[in-house]
Amino acid sequence: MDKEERAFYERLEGKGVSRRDFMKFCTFLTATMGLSSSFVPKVAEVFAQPAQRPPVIWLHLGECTGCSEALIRSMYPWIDQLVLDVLDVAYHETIMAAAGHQAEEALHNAVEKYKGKFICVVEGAIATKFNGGYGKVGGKSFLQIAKDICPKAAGVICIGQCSSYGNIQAAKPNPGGYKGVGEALGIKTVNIAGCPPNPINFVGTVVNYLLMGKLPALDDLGRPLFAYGQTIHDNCPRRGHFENQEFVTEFGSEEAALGYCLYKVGCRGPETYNNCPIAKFNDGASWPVQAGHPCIGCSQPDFWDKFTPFYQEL
Ligand code: FSX
Ligand code: SF4
Ligand code: F3S
Repeated sequence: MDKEERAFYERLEGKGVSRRDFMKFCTFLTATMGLSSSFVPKVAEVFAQPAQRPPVIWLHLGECTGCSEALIRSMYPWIDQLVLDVLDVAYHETIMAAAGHQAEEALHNAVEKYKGKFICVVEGAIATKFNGGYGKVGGKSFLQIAKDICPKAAGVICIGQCSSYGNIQAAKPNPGGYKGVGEALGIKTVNIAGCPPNPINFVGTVVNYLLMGKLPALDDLGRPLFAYGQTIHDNCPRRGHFENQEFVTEFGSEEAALGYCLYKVGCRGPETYNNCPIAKFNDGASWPVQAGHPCIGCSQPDFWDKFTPFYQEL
């Protein structure tokens, strides 16, 4: 183990994370990324000895900051440390100390310094009507901010449903003309869909980039296939209960066994692409259907307009 690696493990230990916990996390991440277990040491290396730390500028537009919260708080409590180890976050309104004019200046300086090289991570949708008047930061519309900054990035990763497809801001009647970043600017973005998205899918996308030197393969909605290649229903543990004789016996009748599946109370799992049943949330604690709530389809574009009223059979 070299000096850098040793220092990394010491830092983790300082946070109460053993090398074993870390390797467990890397195994889970590697599997989520759809890679064979032989990649685990390489994935660990990306964190322990990052060969490159791409500069990141993280924008907050029309949203609730739940995506950042999901990433830096609720998962493995030390994931923020890992993310900050592999990314060189030059600007992030939630975690930086600067505010007001100082923050504006920091953003401007970071964009100039890393022009053409930084990854722009965007949280939040963009108001497009009335010159972008429905959403501003520091007197500048989201639209103007995104137009100024996104084209100067090496790539744009939309974290969450809002930046990916507009989400609730874009739900009818959408007076501000809110749109996702790709649509508002007419550019290609990587979309980490979901409200909130699973942090592991963001981390997996970044690690894929650092490991393979390219972004992961995407579906036609810009979502990484390793995470959004199958439906919720494809991997749901509640599936098949009414087809499985053991469960039918346990529940008393085919109908009762079917009731265990949440389809009749509006589950959108059959039409929703995401890896929630496998990746789960909060360190593998649970996910909506496990907690007894139907999937509402939060990683599908326009799910507010398309899937409401919730709790009605598809
Ligand atoms: Fe949206 Fe993220 Fe939902 Fe909230 O920033 S995906 S409203 S969890 O926070 O953008
Ligand atoms: Fe499919 Fe939803 Fe039923 Fe699970 S609960 S089997 S995702 S319909
Ligand atoms: Fe969203 Fe459905 Fe997963 S509501 S969090 S995609 S189970």
